[in-house]
Amino acid sequence: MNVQGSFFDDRDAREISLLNGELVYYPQFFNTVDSDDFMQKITNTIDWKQESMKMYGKSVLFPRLMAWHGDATMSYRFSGNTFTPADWTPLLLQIRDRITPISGHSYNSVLLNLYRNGNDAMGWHADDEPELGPQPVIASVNFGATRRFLLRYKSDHRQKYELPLEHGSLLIMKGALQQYWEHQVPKTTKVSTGRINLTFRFIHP
Ligand SMILES: O=C(O)CCC(=O)C(=O)O
Ligand SMILES: [Mn+2]
Repeated sequence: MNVQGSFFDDRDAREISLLNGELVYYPQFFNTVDSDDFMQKITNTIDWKQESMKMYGKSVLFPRLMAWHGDATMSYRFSGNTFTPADWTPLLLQIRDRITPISGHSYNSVLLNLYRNGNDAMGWHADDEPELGPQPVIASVNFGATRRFLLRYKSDHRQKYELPLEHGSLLIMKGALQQYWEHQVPKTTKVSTGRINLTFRFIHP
């Protein structure tokens, strides 16, 4: 496996250099008090929807709830669906403003996923839509149950990497990661509680 892990002191950030892709992981980016509060508020105040996708000509429900917020008047395609964003909420802006200086990038939208329990999941994909640009920097924030985040190299599935995404953590995906790697959050029988993931993205108009 082509992985070099290096550790440095900056808020316990862990830099993970993969072949043709980079991750930076901050395990406790938000403290437990804030994370508990954010988890509860986001779960209860977001207008969650179970969207459907077309698969082999049939309409299939996504195994999780989703929402999308961001700057007005842009649309975004994901798994064959076109989404229009709801307005930023004060809390989403607060979270965005905490991660912007750390990631060194600005974000004009956030995709939210609610995994109600271990039965909810996200399949293999890359966030490589053209509107994200060639080397998107995507900031992924996690609250609630720890779930496994798996990566595999697109052209050689034997190359893989895995990390558990913990309550209050921030994961930055950057470099050529989306071009060369896919990621997923698999189902698990070990988790019975909810998890929220927010991916902050910059969509080119
Ligand atoms: O839930 C996660 O950690 C992954 C979310 C993700 O990959 C996405 O929203 O594109
Ligand atoms: Mn993704």
